[in-house]
Amino acid sequence: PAPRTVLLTGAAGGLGTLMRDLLPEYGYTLRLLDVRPVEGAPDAITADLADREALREAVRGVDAIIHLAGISLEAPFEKILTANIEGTYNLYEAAREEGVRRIVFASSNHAVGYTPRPQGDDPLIPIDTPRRPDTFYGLSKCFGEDLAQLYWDKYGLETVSVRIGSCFPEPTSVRMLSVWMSPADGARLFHAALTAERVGHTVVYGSSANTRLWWDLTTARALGYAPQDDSEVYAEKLVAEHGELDPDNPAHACLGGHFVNDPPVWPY
Ligand code: NAI
Ligand code: 15L
Repeated sequence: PAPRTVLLTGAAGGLGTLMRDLLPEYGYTLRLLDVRPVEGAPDAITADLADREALREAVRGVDAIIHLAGISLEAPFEKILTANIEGTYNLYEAAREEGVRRIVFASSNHAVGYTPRPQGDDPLIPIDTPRRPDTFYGLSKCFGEDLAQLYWDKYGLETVSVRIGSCFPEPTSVRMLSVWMSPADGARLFHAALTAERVGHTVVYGSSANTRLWWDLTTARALGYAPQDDSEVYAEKLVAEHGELDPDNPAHACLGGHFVNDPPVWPY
């Protein structure tokens, strides 16, 4: 049966807020969790991913989990270790113990962020391109993907790892013309990841059908995802403002963009 009750971790964050609005239209009942209070949702569970007891209670009885909680930019390694590495492990353990069947894991393009971006007629970046994390943050997403594979092979707990590009209401940079995922396409992709049959552990890139797309959406489409949006409608304005990407600028050369230079300064 299709999942109906879904735990959304990181519900107070940017993507969580967008998905709280969009996913109920697909018929899901969302249970919300975040370490911060979730605005307008008094029933949300306020819990840290470090709190194993709270996680176990939070996952009890849900059909699936969308795991967005964690540090979403570069940060000192110790912070990434606690929130993203140990936190994701704690959530998977809770899911295994409570018999949850499927997790949609918010991985990131930064798991492969040092991969040179395609230029000219270069082929799209395949999903099995070698991992090249651009940050401790990206490294934690590599860990999450491997953890997901382990829990599938060992315990039969399914995951779709979504290497999200940039999911914001609008693209705000020229790089984002290539990696943008509209919120509506994000909801389409999460819905496909929740409902596709037998996903095992599937890794997909998450973005819209952008004219300037850098990576291959084949594995996402195989889940039933049919993106409807294209960032190109924003291209004229963004290129006029910032110019085209400069092949000689290291921050423009790789999939991860400026993350290749970002210092670990997350304000937590
Ligand atoms: P965000 O930083 O706005 O939201 C993350 C949420 O996780 C926050 O509300 C925060 O309070 C919560 N959180 C952090 N540590 C926690 C902990 N220890 N326990 C419980 N909750 C905790 O990030 P955003 O943009 O909403 O991203 C959501 C997820 O998607 C993140 O995992 C991020 O790495 C991933 N992602 C997002 C992309 C995007 O374009 N928005 C792109 C690629 C990946
Ligand atoms: C991410 O992984 C971040 O969480 C998000 O805030 C964006 O910076 C995005 O990648 C991106 O690459 O633009």
